Amino acid sequence: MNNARIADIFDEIGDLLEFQAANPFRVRAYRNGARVIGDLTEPVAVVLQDTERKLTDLDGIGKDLAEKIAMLVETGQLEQHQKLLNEVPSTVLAVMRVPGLGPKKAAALYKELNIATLDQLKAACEAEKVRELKGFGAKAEQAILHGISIAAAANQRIYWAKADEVAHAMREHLAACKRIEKLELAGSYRRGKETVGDLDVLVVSENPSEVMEWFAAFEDAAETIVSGGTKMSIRTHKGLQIDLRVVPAESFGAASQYFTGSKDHNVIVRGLAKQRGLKINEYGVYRVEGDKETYIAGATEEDVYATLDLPVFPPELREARKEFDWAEANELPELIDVKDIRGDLHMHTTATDGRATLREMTDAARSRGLKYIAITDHSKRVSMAMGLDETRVLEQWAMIDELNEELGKDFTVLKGIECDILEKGGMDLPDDVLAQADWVLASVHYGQQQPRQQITDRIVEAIENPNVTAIAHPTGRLINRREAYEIDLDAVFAATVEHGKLLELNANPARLDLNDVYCAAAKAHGIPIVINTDAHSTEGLDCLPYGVLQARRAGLTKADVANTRTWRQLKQLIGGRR
Ligand code: DGT
Ligand code: CA
Ligand code: CA
Ligand code: ZN
Repeated sequence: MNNARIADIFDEIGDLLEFQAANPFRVRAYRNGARVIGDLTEPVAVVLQDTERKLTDLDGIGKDLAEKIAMLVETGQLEQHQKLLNEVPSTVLAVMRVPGLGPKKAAALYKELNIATLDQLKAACEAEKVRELKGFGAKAEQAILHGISIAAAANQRIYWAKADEVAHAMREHLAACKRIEKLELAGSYRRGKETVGDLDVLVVSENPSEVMEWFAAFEDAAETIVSGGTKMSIRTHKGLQIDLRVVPAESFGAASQYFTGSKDHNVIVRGLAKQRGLKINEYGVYRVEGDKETYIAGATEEDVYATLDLPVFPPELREARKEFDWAEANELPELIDVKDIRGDLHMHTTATDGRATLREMTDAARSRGLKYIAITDHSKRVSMAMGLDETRVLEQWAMIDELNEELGKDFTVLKGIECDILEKGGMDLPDDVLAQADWVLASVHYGQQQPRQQITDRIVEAIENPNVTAIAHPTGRLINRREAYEIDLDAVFAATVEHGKLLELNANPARLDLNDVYCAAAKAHGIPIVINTDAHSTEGLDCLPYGVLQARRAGLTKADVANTRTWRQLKQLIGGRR
């Protein structure tokens, strides 16, 4: 049992206990435990096997939790967890997970209105019964209805980063199966889509039944959904479906191409094949003469595309957007790679809501091979995060000056700020302060529900401010949780071009904001994109690949992304812009 699964079980116990109005200290102990295990960089199983170490040495893990972890690792189950699951209907868990609810509110709904399912919750909101309850109100009722519709969609699609964890575990699991000759993870996962509906695993083997048996023994498998011939589908504990297909070697390329999709991309591929008297399916490419079909290719994707005089498209581009035009003109972009990124220009420290200090973030960024970073803590308006006022930000910048002296030439820490764009318009910090920064991000945190014109004006005004370098997470969407602001992006693009500013692609898996389509549009306007992690901890710096993947889907090259430059080059780029 891996760390993530243990953390999930502890979180779920915390939820269930809180729902039952258990002692808050007990609830908090499980939540802390979940966080500690979830953040651990090595498997707890390794710690358990090490005779010189104890789980209780970890902060937040007492004797009781340590025993439970050991039990989970050994048996895969926990009696207390099962007992709680028996006591609380599983449909109530779904109610708790509606954005904006949670165990406490779910408990109130259950107790007062007997609501135990999403359907009952929806009906009660529509009948305006929920607003009668203490602590809810009409606004909350609307938010719940919205949350239910989002949750219904979200239940089926997970963040790419989450799918990637399962994909890695599956790869590792299958690597130990001697009957497997080749392996590919296809589908939306391979295309790097921001959310993934299910995983599609493709293997070459001459022993499908043995491979399927091995596949079903995946440690995270909760159930087998279907099984037959050369196909099988399982579901993980978290509900992610994984499809397996076993193909012969001569079909591997054709199957990889077919199951990578996208469907729309494949429709075009099949059409082009038809024009040439060819037929393409998941088994291969066939020449069609009368009613005779002759296999001509299929072992590799390269062979398959070559029958149509097409290059092997990077999977991220296979969305039936521009890729065929680019191929025809021989202008397929050379997509940006994560290794091209030299700096990360959005991150937080313990001065506001980050979990690591300035020094720790600096060291962590250096050890990840970056050459420069910008420290961009929140400004004072973001009071929940203890945002910085004029005095505190100047103090931080003085510390950064000292740090840079010490670091010398190999690494640069930029004096930055994530300055709030106020609800009424204008920046949260005075211009004479912002003018002293190396790098100013402007972003919206409040008044996100404002009408289109108002919120657009606020952002455009920030772009016009000579001290602002870039707009962070420009549309404010949170995938599966919150819609984008109602903004006029064309107006934002136009202002960005006019004032020579930059737009961020925030690499946090829940944000990925700007999205792929908007990044492509920004590129068409000639707007440089900056890919930032918005890290709130040292581990947060590891989000960079998700942002790069999104940039690749947008067709961005190294040149399109501002932070592939050296700090000196970047300074020139923004020099004329500030
Ligand atoms: P997902 O799982 O919803 O995130 O998206 P995909 O793209 O992974 O879709 P999925 O898992 O249903 O199928 C994987 C690929 O298989 C898909 O991208 C294209 C191919 N495929 C599946 N069904 C069809 C179909 O009916 N026609 C065609 N042409 N291709 C299909
Ligand atoms: Ca899929
Ligand atoms: Ca599938
Ligand atoms: Zn931020």
